[in-house]
Amino acid sequence: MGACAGDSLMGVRGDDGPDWKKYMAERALELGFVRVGFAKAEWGADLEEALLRRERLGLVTPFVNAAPRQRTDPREVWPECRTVMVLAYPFPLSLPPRQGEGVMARSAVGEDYHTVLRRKLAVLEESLRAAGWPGREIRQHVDTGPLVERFWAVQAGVGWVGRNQQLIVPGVGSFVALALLLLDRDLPPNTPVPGGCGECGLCLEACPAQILGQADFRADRCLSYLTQSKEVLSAREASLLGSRIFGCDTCQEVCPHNRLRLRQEERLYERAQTGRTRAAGEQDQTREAPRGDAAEEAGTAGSAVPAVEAGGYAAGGLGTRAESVRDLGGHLEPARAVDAEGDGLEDAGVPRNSGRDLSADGNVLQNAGVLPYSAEADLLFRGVDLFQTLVLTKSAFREKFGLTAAGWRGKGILQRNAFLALKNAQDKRLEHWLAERKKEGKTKTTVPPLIEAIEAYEADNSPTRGND
Ligand code: B12
Ligand code: SF4
Ligand code: SF4
Repeated sequence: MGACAGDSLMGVRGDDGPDWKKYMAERALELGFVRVGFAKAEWGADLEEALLRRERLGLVTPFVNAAPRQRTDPREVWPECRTVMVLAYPFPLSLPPRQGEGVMARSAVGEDYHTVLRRKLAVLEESLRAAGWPGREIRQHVDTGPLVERFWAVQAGVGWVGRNQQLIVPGVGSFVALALLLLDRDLPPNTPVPGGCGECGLCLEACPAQILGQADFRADRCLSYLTQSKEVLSAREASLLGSRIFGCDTCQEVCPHNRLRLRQEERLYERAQTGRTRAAGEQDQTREAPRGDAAEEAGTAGSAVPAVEAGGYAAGGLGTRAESVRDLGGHLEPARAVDAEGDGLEDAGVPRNSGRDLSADGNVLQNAGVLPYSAEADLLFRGVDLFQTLVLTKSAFREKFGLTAAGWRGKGILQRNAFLALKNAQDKRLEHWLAERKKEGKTKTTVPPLIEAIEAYEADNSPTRGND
């Protein structure tokens, strides 16, 4: 570790100013982060070896292009860096998709988490400056930078990595986004936290792509990747996508460490329904029924069905539609940690979180009790209408997805996924759309090249990928 101004480690109240770690952690918690930790900015040689192996095996997705050395050493990214502060921020609570809807992952609903985190990190930085932080510069790293964030999160004691590959924050779960702050001052590092999956293998069973539990994670077969990849999918991959429009949450939804969070979502759903009932009165307790075969099978096509019945969890999920909680007439309190007895969390080996918790070394703080929504907030939905997504216009795309994390690959990919989801559901709206297109001639209906590529592939009937 190189020398820096005030060479000794900071962090103890005294001449160096406040206890910086405590100060930063407290500010971060006020901003809604659930856990923070600190790691020494030094080369992760073993991680580099693991990345090189992935390169040799051809397992690196095109979403990552920095060299392994740069991905594993913060000083390669910024030579002045001495400490990596790692912060975990929970994805907002959201309501489940209805039957027949397309499914968005939790990381893709609401305001893009990159924007949210950068804004919060800027506030944190300002607060540090105001308190007299002696560093010259602070750099943010949110997802798109070269560093392997989960590795730093483990080093900093923010969580541990589960069999589903996710960073699991003790007492909080894995539905969190990670952010790094690169600091040019030494601070006492935290140590990795104990954790582990034990005998559990729920995600291994649940993963539709069956890629978990193997020596090397096949990111190119992960459905999250496939929803974002513009390559032509094989018939098997296309069918595995099911109704996913962006991302995949399946291996996290079955994880016992996320039970608390999922319970909070259920409560939100129940309260939203109660609020809706109160606001709308007896006659208006309905939402428009989902269309398509699933609805027909349920005998509900074309009629209004009670919202609670029309809801229900589908695999994966995120949402983009927003309705005000106030419009629903219900008062939603900020979510609190579920603490009713007999909820089975401890039986499942999940540590109970007491809310605010200073760890034994006094440095890693966490705040699992409050998730980021309030009575004033908008409700977020993970379901999207498949047909509307298929025929998305540029302006509708900008309005619905432009500010979410699902927008970065453009509208064509969402349309392609909606096309596949309608096909997978054998939804009659797709048949009708295809027939209309044929009648009009292809030129009259604008079809994204990604859908044309599927049609060409099917016409060809020659698999371009070798995993069928
Ligand atoms: C590329 C990428 C993807 C790709 C490939 C993912 C992959 N597993 O390789 C795809 C598109 C598939 C993807 C999907 C998702 N992603 Co992504 N992704 C990234 C990105 C940009 C790089 C990941 C990467 O470097 N992969 C290479 C492997 C080797 O690294 P890794 O899996 O991230 O981390 C491993 C090492 O750290 C290792 N490890 C830990 N300690 C140690 C110690 C040693 C010595 C060694 C050798 C290894 C080691 O354990 C980890 C798991 O194997 C990161 C952001 C970033 N800059 O890091 C986000 C990131 C990992 N993704 C994230 C999210 C939320 C997702 C999804 C959940 C989104 C969704 N709902 O669909 C899925 C989950 C899929 C899955 N099961 O992993 C979050 C993870 C949050 C969390 N709680 O873990 C991140 C951190 C983004 C963020 N800033 O929040 N993602
Ligand atoms: S995100 Fe989906 S496809 Fe990828 S590992 Fe998890 S369950 Fe499997
Ligand atoms: S589902 Fe079970 S095996 Fe998978 S990450 Fe969670 S605890 Fe581990």
